[in-house]
Amino acid sequence: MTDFLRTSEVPPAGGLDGPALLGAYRTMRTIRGFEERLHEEFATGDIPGFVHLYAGEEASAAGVCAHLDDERDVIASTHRGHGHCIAKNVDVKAMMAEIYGRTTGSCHGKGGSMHIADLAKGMLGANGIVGGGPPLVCGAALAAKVRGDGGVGVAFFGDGGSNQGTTLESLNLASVWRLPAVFVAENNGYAEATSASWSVGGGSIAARAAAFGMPGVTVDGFDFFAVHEAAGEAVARARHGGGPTLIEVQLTRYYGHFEGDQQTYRGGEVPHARAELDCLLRFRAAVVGAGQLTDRQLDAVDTEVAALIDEAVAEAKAAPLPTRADLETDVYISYN
Ligand SMILES: Cc1ncc(C[n+]2csc(CCOP(=O)(O)OP(=O)(O)O)c2C)c(N)n1
Ligand SMILES: [Mg+2]
Repeated sequence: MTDFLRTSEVPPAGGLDGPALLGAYRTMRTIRGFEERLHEEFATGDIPGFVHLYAGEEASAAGVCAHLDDERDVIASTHRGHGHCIAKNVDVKAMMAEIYGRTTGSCHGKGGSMHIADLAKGMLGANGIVGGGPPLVCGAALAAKVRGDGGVGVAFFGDGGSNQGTTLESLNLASVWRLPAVFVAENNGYAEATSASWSVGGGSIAARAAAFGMPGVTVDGFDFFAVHEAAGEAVARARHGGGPTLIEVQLTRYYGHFEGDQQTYRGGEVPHARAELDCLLRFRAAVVGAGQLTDRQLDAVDTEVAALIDEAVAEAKAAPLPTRADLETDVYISYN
């Protein structure tokens, strides 16, 4: 079991109003529903390619992206990107169709799970290259700085990605160029089967921030409110010219590295996290306990999300596959 897993007290409801809390819950519930359904559907053999599920990590994507807008703020994601896409408002049905490789998908079925992108939503893309996102975010953040519109770029990457040269170079570049960027290291304890407690030199990803002259903070990734608060500070600093921040979010993934992973390298952390730490359960306990939302309101979101996922899967399965002629489209794109 990774050493940072622990039981925390129920967090306060974070100063967010009812609609914002409901929106945060909807985002996390949609991610969970999407991923749990994919876990089932992948087992039927109908989904091509690799799928890496984000279930268990929802509070990170939701807590960070709650501070971003679609117009000027961008994110770059990882191979485990569905949660980031959903939190950045990418259309859930287009995502599902993309994962099924259908023409109605967000990339016309040509990208699949690891290449979902939607520039109109500021979602630069999931990424099959570990450490591929941080350099993209440096470019996007530099563009925002030149435009002067207050836009912020956020790079999500894993504990494995935190050791990539691309990530370390990006931290340095963001620092010396004082870029409006936020680096979110999602430390889920493993890079494939390699434990972060072995592979992360120095033990703390957040502590590396000091070497680059930027603030670094570690947060409990099962706690939406902790992530939301840390990300709020970081995004505000970036927006107002204060430069980049590194946030290490500590959490766990509920499924294997990829669907099909036998997970022989893991201990009992998943049942423990699901029962004691789960971000959705803790969120519900916090907001209902504080009298800000009712169980009934949250149950209604659960029902709404379940229907959306059912529709997304049914529509994806019924949608056409790309044809031979589609091979020659979307090869080059003009951004003029
Ligand atoms: C440059 C590069 N090296 C290796 C791989 C193979 N690979 C895919 S995912 C992964 C582990 C990534 O771990 P982490 O960054 O912690 O993300 P997590 O899967 O835990 O979300 C590796 C080594 C890759 N895709 N790209
Ligand atoms: Mg990892």
